[in-house]
Amino acid sequence: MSPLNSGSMPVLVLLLLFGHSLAAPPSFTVDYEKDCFRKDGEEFRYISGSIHYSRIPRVYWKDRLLKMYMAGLNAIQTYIPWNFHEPSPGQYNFSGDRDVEHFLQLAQDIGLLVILRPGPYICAEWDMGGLPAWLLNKKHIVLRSSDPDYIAAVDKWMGKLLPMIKPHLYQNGGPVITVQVENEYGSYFACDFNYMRHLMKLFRSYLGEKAVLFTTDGAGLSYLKCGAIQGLYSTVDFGPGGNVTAAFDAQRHVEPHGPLVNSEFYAGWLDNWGHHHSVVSSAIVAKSLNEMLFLGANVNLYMFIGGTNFGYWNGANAPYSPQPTSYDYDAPLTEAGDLTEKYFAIREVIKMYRKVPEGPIPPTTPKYAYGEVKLTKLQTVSDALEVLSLSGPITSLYPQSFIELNQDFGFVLYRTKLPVNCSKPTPLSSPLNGVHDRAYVSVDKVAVGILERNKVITINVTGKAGSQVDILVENMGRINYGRDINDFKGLVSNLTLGANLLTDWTMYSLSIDKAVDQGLLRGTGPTAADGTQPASLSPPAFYEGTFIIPDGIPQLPQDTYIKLPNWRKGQIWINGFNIGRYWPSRGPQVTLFVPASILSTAAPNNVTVLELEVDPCIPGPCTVEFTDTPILNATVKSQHKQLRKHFNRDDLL
Ligand code: 6DJ
Repeated sequence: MSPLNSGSMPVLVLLLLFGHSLAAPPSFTVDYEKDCFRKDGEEFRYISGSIHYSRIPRVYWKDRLLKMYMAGLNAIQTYIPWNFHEPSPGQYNFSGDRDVEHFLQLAQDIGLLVILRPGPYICAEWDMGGLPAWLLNKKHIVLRSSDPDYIAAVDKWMGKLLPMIKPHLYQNGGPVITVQVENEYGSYFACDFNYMRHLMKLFRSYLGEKAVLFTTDGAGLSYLKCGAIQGLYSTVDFGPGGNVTAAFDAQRHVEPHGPLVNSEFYAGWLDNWGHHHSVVSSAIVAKSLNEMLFLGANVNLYMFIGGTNFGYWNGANAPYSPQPTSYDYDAPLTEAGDLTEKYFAIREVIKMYRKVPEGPIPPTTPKYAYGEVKLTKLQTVSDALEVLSLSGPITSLYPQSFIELNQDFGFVLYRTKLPVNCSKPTPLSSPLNGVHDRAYVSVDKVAVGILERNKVITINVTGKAGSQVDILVENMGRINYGRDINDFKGLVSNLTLGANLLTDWTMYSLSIDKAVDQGLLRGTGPTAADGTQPASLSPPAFYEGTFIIPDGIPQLPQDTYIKLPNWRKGQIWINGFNIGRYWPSRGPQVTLFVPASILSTAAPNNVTVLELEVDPCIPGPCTVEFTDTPILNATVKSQHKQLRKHFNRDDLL
């Protein structure tokens, strides 16, 4: 019974007197009559931008959010990558850079609402689309479906995550206005409505009846067919340059009433190694944004700031084509959070529709060129197994995959012997294209070649019977989109040598990050080959050096970029923090972003590099360089795609 009907005079009087303090609780709803969202009963439209906390160091969250707020956005959108928080079954990490609750709180403090996308699958050019690799322990698991093994893991994860999220919902006093269930499910082959219904019930049971739950799919009926489901509000995603009305017509087909929503309006686009850097023009972004806002649509700009795939977090497209370390995305804020001309173009458009906050926009953070740092060679990977392989080797007749070896990311060393004399060059092959993803092969410690998934499945080797064959296999990032997301790593099928099958493997799972962090790698002194001709190939090895932040310059340390001119491909750590992969010989990314937060003024800064292909110290100079200017668009030799003005969805099909 309502207090007004109770006939109780004191309550009525109280209500009249203190009506304001008895205001209705916060609410966020879909209005199917007026085709809009309602916030606290008022018509509401969001203009939002994507930011992934997992791609930005925690100390910079506030700066980036503030810049987004100052652009005129009233909301942000973020994913919660499952594999970022549950590294092994039942072990959770929500601290430091993984403290998603702190991120939500910061957004709210700044005055931004939040559109939350907890997956379980997120795509996002993130390893395996955010699904933990350990799901592949069940070899035949059907991911993103009603497969009982998959559902059991999802239920457990959501049972942990969603109760944490609940207090942050708008109706509970938090910033989260809407929550997405799954992601572009209509693009996935499984088309399992029972799975989607299961997720819907799961989300409802933890978040309550009032939470606004939604789905996102490509703006075409073929995508919406398996993505839209009764009970979840259907939204679409599409980029600039196309027909906005036609795109929203697709949404209207499944959602005849309610707000128009473009959940991912592509203000930029992703990169892949060996392709040109993607560029999307500001003019075209501004034009389409204006068209959508004019229609009264809700828009989320994907990405507003892309950030960095630190460590091993990048994903890959299929056929196998991994994404680089930078997730700059040609977004309005650069990878390093810098303001761009696109930022201001977007702000101008937003200004036509809502008042943008006044006051100073946080400036672009200064960068510093610390200059060249000389490195010296440490051990090769093969010589450092004692400190790299803490669990010791495992032997088996046929090679085992990373997952079988209990290794999710990084590198595994596979060792066997040449079964026969190969006095003439003999083909070492992966007939089933089972090198996932790149293998650095040496015979008796001499580098002989590189096998690469989909690209190089045979190399020639020579050597005597019994010679030691070391194959360091690199996981370059799991496929994050399409039917091939069950992306097993390592040697996932047998290798042959001429007519022989290679057997009797000794396999070393490598804990390289731990060894680097704990300073366990040792120097070998000057190499015998110093001063000789540059070798075209060299066995994978570690290199190390230090640099000091100069005294007397105020506001140091500052952000910087590391550049490796004579180096080919590998991984970099600074003070034990895994900066990511470098591969300037493939491009388009040449420099890697180094946030100031990992640098020290109190002690020399350690730079450790694992170079996989060459020895840059022969003949030298064996240096890396810290510069103040990023290079993400170095021309690549490949004939792949031409520079795009705007992306085409078919690019990834
Ligand atoms: O939701 C996806 C994003 O996380 C949508 N999308 C973006 C991000 O991955 S590629 C870039 C993509 N979807 C694939 C669509 C291809 C038809």
